[in-house]
Amino acid sequence: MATKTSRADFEAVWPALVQDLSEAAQKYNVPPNALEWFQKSLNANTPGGKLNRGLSVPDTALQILKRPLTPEEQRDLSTLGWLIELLQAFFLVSDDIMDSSVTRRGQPCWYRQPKVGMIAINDAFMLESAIYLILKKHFRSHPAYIDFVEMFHEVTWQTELGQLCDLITAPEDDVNLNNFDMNKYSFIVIYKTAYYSFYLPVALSLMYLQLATPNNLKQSENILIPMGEYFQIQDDYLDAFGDPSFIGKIGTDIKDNKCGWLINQALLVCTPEQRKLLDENYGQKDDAKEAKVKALYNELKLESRYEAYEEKRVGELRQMIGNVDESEGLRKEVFESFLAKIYKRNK
Ligand code: GPP
Ligand code: MG
Ligand code: MG
Ligand code: MG
Repeated sequence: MATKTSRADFEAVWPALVQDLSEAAQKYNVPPNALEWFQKSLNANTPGGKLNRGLSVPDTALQILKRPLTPEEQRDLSTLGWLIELLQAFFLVSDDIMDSSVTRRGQPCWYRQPKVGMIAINDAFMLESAIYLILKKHFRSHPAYIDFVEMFHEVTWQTELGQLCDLITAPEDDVNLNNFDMNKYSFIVIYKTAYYSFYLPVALSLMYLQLATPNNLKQSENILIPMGEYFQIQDDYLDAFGDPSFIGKIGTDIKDNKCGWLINQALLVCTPEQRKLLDENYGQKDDAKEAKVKALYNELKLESRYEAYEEKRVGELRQMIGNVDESEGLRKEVFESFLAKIYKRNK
């Protein structure tokens, strides 16, 4: 039996969702050029990524049910997966403006594409609205309908809290590395990334299957939040050490004065002279200064520090997964398959 949803099966669900959303706009006789704009934004910003979050919704159900999904389950769970991809699209379009990013998924960021500019802000809001339009259309009579709605609202709120801390810890014109520490860092990444990327897919799948008991949700959270923290540490590592042509985006964390994993690790091990170099070069929109910070990251052997962190965290996660209580229908394989998707990732 297949234990993974194929990308093609998952992608096959998308065009019908674009159609549903188009109908939701046509209901108000929206002018054709606005409908076209909306469709273009949906298609440019939602598919095209790794789709890990979206695929995890049907994948989680496959691991739990241990049988192939019925066509209805396949469609519904993929639809819920696409709603996470819409949430992600809403976040990324906004995040790229806030981070002054240049590329995303190998293309110019949406706000930098011809004729888009700050219309991207409204496009981001519409990507968010799309979630609730689809939920209502497809799940209004599902017993978990209100749980789905509340879950999307809560996770959005959590992500916004994390993003707020990410942004105010990185003021553009006031570089002060004393403001960074690993506790602040953990809060930022757990809230801005782990809830929506890791906890949300499993929670939605459990709710859909009517298996979202307090014990199953709590156990999932206890494993998926540290796993999501590890995932964002990988993102921070790749921001400086990844290959932009492979990860599809150019790193901005050093120039943006971000409280990221690498700078926090550097601060823990640097000498006073190295600290001076960081104070003078971090957080400025200057290629040469960015290069000096990267050179110091190499000198401090942050790459091997990262590899050591990865092995330690993965060991801890495997231990937690080994202790999962399966008596209420949850399965260790749900978490094993998540971990397998991200372990040693380079994109
Ligand atoms: C990833 O941070 C976090 C997000 C994309 C959440 C954004 C939240 C909002 C409420 C808009 P990142 O900036 O490191 O991601 P990337 O490296 O992909 O730009
Ligand atoms: Mg960003
Ligand atoms: Mg960001
Ligand atoms: Mg990043």
